[in-house]
Amino acid sequence: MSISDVNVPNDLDSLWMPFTDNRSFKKQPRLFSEAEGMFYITPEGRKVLDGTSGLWCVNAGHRRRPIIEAVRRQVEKLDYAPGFQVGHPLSFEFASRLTGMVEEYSHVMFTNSGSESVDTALKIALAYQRNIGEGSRTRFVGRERGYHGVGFGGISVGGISPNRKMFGNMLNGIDHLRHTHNLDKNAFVRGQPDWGEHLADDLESIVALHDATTIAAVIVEPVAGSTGVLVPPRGYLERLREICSKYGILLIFDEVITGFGRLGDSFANQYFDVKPDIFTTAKGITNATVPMGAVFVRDGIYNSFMESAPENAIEFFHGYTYSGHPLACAAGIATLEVYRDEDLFARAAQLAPYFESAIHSLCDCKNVIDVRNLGMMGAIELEPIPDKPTSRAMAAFQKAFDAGLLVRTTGDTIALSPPLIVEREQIDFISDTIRGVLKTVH
Ligand code: PXG
Repeated sequence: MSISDVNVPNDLDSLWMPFTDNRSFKKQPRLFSEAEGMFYITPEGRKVLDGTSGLWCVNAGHRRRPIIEAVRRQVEKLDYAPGFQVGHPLSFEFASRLTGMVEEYSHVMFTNSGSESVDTALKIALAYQRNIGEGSRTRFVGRERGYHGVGFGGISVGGISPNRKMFGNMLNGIDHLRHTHNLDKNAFVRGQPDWGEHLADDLESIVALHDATTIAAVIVEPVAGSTGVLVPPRGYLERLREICSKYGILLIFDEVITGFGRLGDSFANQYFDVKPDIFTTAKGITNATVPMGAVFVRDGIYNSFMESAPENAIEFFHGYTYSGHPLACAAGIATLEVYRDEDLFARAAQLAPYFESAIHSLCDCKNVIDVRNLGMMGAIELEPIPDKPTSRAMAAFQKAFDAGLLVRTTGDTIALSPPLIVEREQIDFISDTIRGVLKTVH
């Protein structure tokens, strides 16, 4: 028997599962042992439609042959090469293909995850400010309900209290903008809401309080994913950009979810036509076949490092053993080719109105207090049961799973982000299943 034949484990106890209620899971496990295209397959052979692209990452669908073949060929040829002081061809090739996707960013640094991309971006921002003689700029500004992974940098600028409260003081000097979610003003809006641009002015207040010369960077997700698809109000990102530029504050977009086609464009910065100074990616960069992340920077940022370090000195004291791992680069290049050959980002843009109508058709279902969407991201927010927050959405999650649909829940919101290969009938299946589930969830 080979390792991949292990379908049902004998022991569920040894693994401490991430972001999971381990005790309930182990009483009633939910396992996937195979996947194909739009579907997961359970050890019992049941098909479950993937309504969430895994965790917002399998944008081209599962088990894509060109990606598998590229990884297979690469592991036969070069399993690993260091990325410090030596390199291997694929990492350079992949980097130049990535920078070829966006005009203003001609350098990327590789990481292995979204969390590492975020912490890398924050360190680049601090070091850049020093490079240009602005070393007093050490503060960061994040946003309430922002998710930027689980490193100490990411949880410090992040705005999710259970992810923060156990972990002490974290980074010093962090402020948060208010989040933009407002049910009174924006419930059931399709796409970007009209109300809320002024919330970007929170940055003006933070500048007034601390002085701009203390602030290195602002980091936001263009569309907040994990906290339930919070779509930016019209004009909001533009206004943040303006305020940052006015005060010499770097703007970082965390595009770990919005990158690689989720909104129907390569990146959210193209979709919104708002250009951050740095943006982070991961997840869809390799279609999640091999873990990887990349941080994109504007030329001026990269050049500041090249110009301020003495000749023959390392310009940036940062990097990971697996930065630019050969298997990840092979998977990444093949992934970009699948995206291109199947024109998947344009496909997402074409499907987005259909997806929007399908999920907004749930607006009259029991307990639904909001439906929102942008591109191929959607959310259905449920009224929480008094004193039992999250339990209604969790019940819906389990019932959907039993009915053959994988959704994601966050608080009392059901989040959807299907692979971009999804067919219209499968979108109907998603909305019909959720409609049925909501009838039976109390
Ligand atoms: N930034 C953003 C915007 C993310 O969404 C990370 C950073 C961290 O990435 P890594 O690769 O370190 O996990 C993320 C991750 C969910 C969910 O259900 C979202 C993420 C991860 C797991 C679950 O919303 N996003």
